[in-house]
Amino acid sequence: MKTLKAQHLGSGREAKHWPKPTLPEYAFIGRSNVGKSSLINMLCGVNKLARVSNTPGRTRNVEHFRVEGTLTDARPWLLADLPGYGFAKISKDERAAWERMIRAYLRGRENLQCVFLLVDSRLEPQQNDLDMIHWLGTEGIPFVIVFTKTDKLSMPKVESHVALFRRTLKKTWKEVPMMFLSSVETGKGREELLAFIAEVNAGWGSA
Ligand SMILES: Nc1nc2c(ncn2[C@@H]2O[C@H](COP(=O)(O)OP(=O)(O)O)[C@@H](O)[C@H]2O)c(=O)[nH]1
Ligand SMILES: [Mg+2]
Repeated sequence: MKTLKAQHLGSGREAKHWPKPTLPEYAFIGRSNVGKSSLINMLCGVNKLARVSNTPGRTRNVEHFRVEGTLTDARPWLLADLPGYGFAKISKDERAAWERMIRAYLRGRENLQCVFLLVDSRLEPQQNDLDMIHWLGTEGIPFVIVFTKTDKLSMPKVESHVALFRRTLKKTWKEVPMMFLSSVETGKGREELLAFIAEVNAGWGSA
């Protein structure tokens, strides 16, 4: 697997902690434990870039990474690992602080090109994922959906969950976002996601 040069830039809850918005950026979001950190490591081909944890609810900051290029070109880009939602064991205050931070980040980050919303391919559509999609759609923030952990069930089951997800979104939205399938066990989705990033990066600065 080709490794991409990547480095952790920093971590923080406020704009002053985040790197200058001078490169195209992609944010990874989803329920705790859905596989955000794992997917980030898989995309970069680096084992311990983002911390993978069996204890959900660990990351509380926006973690920024700089990646040198994709599989097909050398343009650098930024990646943001956002704290997960849907973690039951947090207080109301913590949840409110989380919402404020995520919303401020997603609304205000000027170099944000696309949000990768990760959902667990084993589950039927979850309300908190649908709520997040609804919010992103209402705000007009570009996003795609990545179904994670596809190695954990048969392909027909994955496909039926994806189809159900699509039907659920179609009830509310005319257009359904792009969808990707991924597995960090098999590397599924890596090429497609990096090709997508490369394509968006190519348009950066030309608008
Ligand atoms: N089998 C399998 N396990 C995965 C996959 N992605 C993540 N995991 C596991 O799911 C757990 C949570 O992963 P993590 O990346 O920390 O999730 P995060 O909380 O969203 O950052 C870890 O035990 C990972 O090893 C996948 O594609 N396949
Ligand atoms: Mg994580």
